[in-house]
Parts: sequence; C-alpha cells; structure tokens
Amino acid sequence: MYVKIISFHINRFIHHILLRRKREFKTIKKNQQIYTMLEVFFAATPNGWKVSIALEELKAAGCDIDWKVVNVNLATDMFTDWYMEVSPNSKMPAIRDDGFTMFESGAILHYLADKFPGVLLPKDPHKKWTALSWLHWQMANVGPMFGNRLTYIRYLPEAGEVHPHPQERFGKEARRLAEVLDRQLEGQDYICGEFSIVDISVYPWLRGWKWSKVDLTGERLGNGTKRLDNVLKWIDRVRAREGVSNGLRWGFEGKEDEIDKWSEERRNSYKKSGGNIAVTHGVDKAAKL
Ligand SMILES: N[C@@H](CCC(=O)N[C@@H](CS)C(=O)NCC(=O)O)C(=O)O
Repeated sequence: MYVKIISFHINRFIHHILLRRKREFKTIKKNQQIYTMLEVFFAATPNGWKVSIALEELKAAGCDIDWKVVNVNLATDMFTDWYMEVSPNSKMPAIRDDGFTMFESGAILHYLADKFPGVLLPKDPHKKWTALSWLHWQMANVGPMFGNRLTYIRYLPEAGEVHPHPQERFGKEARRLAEVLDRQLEGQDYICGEFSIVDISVYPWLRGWKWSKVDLTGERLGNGTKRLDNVLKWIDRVRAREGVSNGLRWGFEGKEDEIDKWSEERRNSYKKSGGNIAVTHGVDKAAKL
C-alpha cells in the first residue's frame, strides 16, 4: 500500500518536472498576454539585422515578445547537420519558435508581422499586399544585388580575385534599385507610407551604401548622376527609431561606438571572412553538385 502511494507521488513529481520543462519551450500565457520564447540564429550582417530590428521594433511597440539569440558562425556552422535541420539552404538567419523552424529573412519578417497584427504590416488588405510586393522586391532584388556587389567589390579582391564585369554589373543594378527606392519614397516617410517590414528588409542593405560602394550622392559617379535625397533622408529617419537602434546593437555588445562606423579591425575581419566564404562556399560547394 505504502509502496503504491510513494510510487504514485514519485510519478506525479516526474510528470510535473517534465511538463514544466516542456512548457518552457512552448508558447505560454503570461499576464493574459501571449509570451513567446523564440530562438534566433543570428550573425551581425544585413540579413541578420532584419530579424533583430523586427524583434526590437515589436518590443518597442509594446508587444510581449522574448527571444534567445543563438550566435552562428557563417564560416563554420552553415553546412553542419544541426544547422541544416534549421536552415536547409545553409544560410543565416533562421528562427525556431515553439519547435517550429523557419528560414529566409523575408518569410521570417512576414511571420513575425503576422504574429502581432497591425504593428509591422498594414491591416488594410490592399496596403498589406502592396507592402508584400515591396518585400518580395527586396528579397529578389536589393538583397542579391547589394550582396553580390559587396562580394565582388570588397570580398573577392581580398581573396586575390578581381572580376571587373560582375563588379560593374551588380554595381549598376544596385544603383538602379536605389533610384527605384528614391522614386517610391517621394512624398512619404517610409517605403509604403507607414513603417513596416519593408523598411526593415531594405534598410540594412542601404545603410551600408558606402561599404558596398553604391553611390547614393552621385559624387563619385559624376556626369550629373542624381543625388538620391529621398533615400539618404530615409536612411537617417529609419536609423533614428528606437527599435532599429536596438536591433543594430546585436553583435556589437560592448562595442556600440562601432555600430555606425566600423573600426579598421572589424572592416578587415569582415573582408577576410567574406572573402573566404565567397571562395569556399560559393565555389567548392557548387562544384560538388
Ligand atoms: N535570401 C536569404 C539570404 C541569406 C544569406 O545569404 N545569408 C548570408 C549572411 S548575410 C549567409 O548565410 N552566408 C553564409 C554563406 O553564404 O555560406 C535570406 O534573406 O535569408
């Protein structure tokens, strides 16, 4: 009899502990609001900052959201089994929310905006779909063009490879996209009127225009090249937001003075690791196909 009672209590105790552990990873109710534990697979790059900025913007808007940052190493983690389970395309960022994994920054932004309706995407259906057109525009154009421009103008030369044609091609296309953005910003503060995941997706690439050598002022290109004032002002406007400011801090903890002006050491380390990734991941992995 006593044995039965004791074993009943032991079982209940174990059950209680297991349930508590499980709940820590689940969406739980806290003060009547949804409390979310989210893991963010992050590195301090434009695609990584899209997620950090979105999360910090949600927090700044009063959403009850919490997260855990899992810092990933772009050079060594991307092709590991554990990371490919989270991000099958071997790229950062990725998230795991209550055991549910997602990759591709645009999809992650849309997911986060959907989770907290009315904060980072307009509620009006037409405005929302217009914003999503611009989000896809970013994903298919701005990210790849600015990314390739960086690779060819900064990273590959560091690894001893200079390819003038792609340097020029991606540079011209990036500048053209900045002109599209300048026209879209005419007469409005943000890309789709109100601040949204569209601004969050485009900003991390545009803020680095000097680093990717995409001439927004027209001073370097000359020949009457237009100064893209709408874009330049928008960059400052977005930068001034509390959520954006907090999002850009990720990866710069203790070195906040480097957020807007990278030290020589950081620039060299980005060039070096960018060069290594461009050579080894881009060429070796593709060659295995
Ligand atoms: N379209 C993807 C692009 C992600 C991407 O290219 N991420 C880079 C860092 S910014 C990366 O993971 N690079 C590692 C590699 O190419 O091996 C997205 O937006 O999430």
